[in-house]
Amino acid sequence: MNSSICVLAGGVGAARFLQGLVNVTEQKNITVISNVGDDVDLYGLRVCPDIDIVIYTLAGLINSKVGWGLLDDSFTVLKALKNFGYDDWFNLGDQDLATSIHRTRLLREGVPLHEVTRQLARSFSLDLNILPVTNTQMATRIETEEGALPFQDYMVRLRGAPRVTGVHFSKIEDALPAPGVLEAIAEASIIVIAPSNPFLSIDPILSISGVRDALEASKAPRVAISPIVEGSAIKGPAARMLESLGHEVSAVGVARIYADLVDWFFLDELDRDLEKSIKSLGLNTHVTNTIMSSDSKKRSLASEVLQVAGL
Ligand code: FO1
Repeated sequence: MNSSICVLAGGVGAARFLQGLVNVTEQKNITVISNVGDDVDLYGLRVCPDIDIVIYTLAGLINSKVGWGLLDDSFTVLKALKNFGYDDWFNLGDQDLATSIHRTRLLREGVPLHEVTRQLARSFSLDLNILPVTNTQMATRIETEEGALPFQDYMVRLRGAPRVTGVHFSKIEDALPAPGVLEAIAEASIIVIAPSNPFLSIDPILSISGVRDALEASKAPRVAISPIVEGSAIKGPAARMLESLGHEVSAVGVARIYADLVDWFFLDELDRDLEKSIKSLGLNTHVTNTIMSSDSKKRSLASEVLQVAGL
């Protein structure tokens, strides 16, 4: 029986973990449940950054310097759009635009996002299953002292600088899990919460009705990988958000967030001194190198995750 690996993913850290995973198991055994709270409507197009980052990364086409967009992409259309008065702070390259043009046309013809995403993955010769957590266009909104911001305005236009006082998701109440999402969780031999931002990438997934319950009901080993090492995030605002949202800024802070959802918590060797506190939360711990600075480290992290599940 094929071991089915279900990964809750969002952002660059998740994509890097998946790069390791596809090198230690067959893609057809993997189902990625992707965050869609970062999605943005630009120039009349639906852009799905977290889905595109996973697809481009696993297709070997990602601009790995920044972790998003396509390697060697040009920005001719963006420059031309600027002449019409459009903002150009969100760097959508010409080839990247093609993905969103194609996705938007299919969506306009009534193809649901999970089917559009399946077709896109196949167009990039990927065999793994990648699902948006919901087909509903929800949106992550960032609350700051200056008021609420759309996600990409916070993340890109303002470079994640504002102090975050809250995060909420619009239209979450009518956002149902996309077809296949609850089944993927229920049938998984292992469920992995990738090293993503707990608030911006994982919470939008868990907040979709039925997802958290499905995770809690699962009998499969559930593993979370800390996105925080020595009190900092490898990339992005996760550490600052832990602080501004009142959590301990450490792997322990993240473990507390996931404590009633997972059985295992992976933390970096540099945080070995935190292991006892994380164990006291009732979690099994695994201390290893979680900083995925090379392909071999990505591979070994992924294989260690599968090992704890006995796969
Ligand atoms: N992040 C940036 O910091 N600056 C950008 O100009 C930018 C452009 C961009 C284009 C397409 C895409 O799929 C992602 C892009 N990102 C950019 C990343 C994105 O804002 C976030 O990383 C994700 O939404 C969070 O995972």
